[in-house]
Amino acid sequence: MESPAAQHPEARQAETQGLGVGMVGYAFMGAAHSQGWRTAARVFDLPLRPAMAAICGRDPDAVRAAADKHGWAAAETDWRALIARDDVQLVDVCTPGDSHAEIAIAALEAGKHVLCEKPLANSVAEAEAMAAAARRARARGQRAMVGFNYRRTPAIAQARRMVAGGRIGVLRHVRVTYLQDWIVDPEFPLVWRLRREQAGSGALGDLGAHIVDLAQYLAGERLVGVSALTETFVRDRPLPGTAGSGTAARGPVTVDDAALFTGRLASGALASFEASRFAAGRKNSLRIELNGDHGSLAFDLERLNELSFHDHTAPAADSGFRRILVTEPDHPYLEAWWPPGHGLGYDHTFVHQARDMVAAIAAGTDPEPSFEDGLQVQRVLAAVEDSAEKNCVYTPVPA
Ligand code: SOE
Repeated sequence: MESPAAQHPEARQAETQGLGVGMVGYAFMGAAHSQGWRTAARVFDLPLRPAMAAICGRDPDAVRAAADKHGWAAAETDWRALIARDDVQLVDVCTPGDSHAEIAIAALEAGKHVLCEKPLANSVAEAEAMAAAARRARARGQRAMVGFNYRRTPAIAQARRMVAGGRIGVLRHVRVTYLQDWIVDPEFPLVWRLRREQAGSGALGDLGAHIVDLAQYLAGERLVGVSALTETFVRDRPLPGTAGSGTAARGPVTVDDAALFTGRLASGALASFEASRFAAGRKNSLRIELNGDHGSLAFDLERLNELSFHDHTAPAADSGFRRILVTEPDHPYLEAWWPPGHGLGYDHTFVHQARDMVAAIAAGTDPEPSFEDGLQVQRVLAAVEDSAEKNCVYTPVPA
């Protein structure tokens, strides 16, 4: 189904050269990833030019509209047909978690590179199968990456540089919260994110997966065990389409609304995590702080162009947290953007994600986070659920 978007420059590239991208899914994440594919080669000098070959979704009219809106050359209604296209070399999986494994494995087996939205899967077993497929594909020169986009925030990448460069010394604490409030209202409908069979888990997989990945990425080490509490505050909700009708049929919420857990990192540093969709007033509040024996670093997604840094080796009289404005050309990703002081936003993380994936494919290197990294996060999430079932019993994370 060719669309009017065939007139777009991205579409013309799809016919000629570059790296043909096919995307499955066109909701929030599909739109965000589209921004990434559309913009990456217009900002960064890429060794391969992503060409937005085709987008896929089940509803023919809706997917056609999405193709036109986001600049995809063609629309497909069957993901198998998308994978089979000769002009698609990379498949980007932006569907709910229950189809990640099937689509990603089929794409890898068909010889395609794969970018898959987080969390990698809905279970450890699925994530293991995906990581095994990625290992087999790697031997054939294919690449696979998980979409933990927040790693691509320049300030987060700068914080990682500083931790790796020893600026905070020996790590003692990581403290992370990721808070939203979109289901505080008990009459908010039972959307797919609130059903275990589709989403795998609730705030834990959706928000907790991000902060587990970020904590481990920034620390440069993995969690070895966790103690957790989870809760579902509103246990049934109106079925979608019936909300507000007065006679709404209701169904059970089968995922957690909030997850609270502590963890031990391999070095002995301690970590704490809170993921909730019930933090009234917090729309998309992701905060992280790391404390080491030489200093501390703090990040707040609502001020995403900044880092707070305390140098504990400086004389006490003039030390304290200071603001680093992460907009300099030698900060990560910023060499290609605006002059200092002109900040970036949420959507840029998807541009950087596309850039990094394309660069790894062109260089023949392994992009990060890999499917192995996604599997390990899945193991942490499973350990959190096990621990919560046992009312916070310390639960090791399998290596
Ligand atoms: C919904 O809670 C959501 O869209 C997550 O799924 C995303 O990963 C996060 O970036 C924003 O919130």
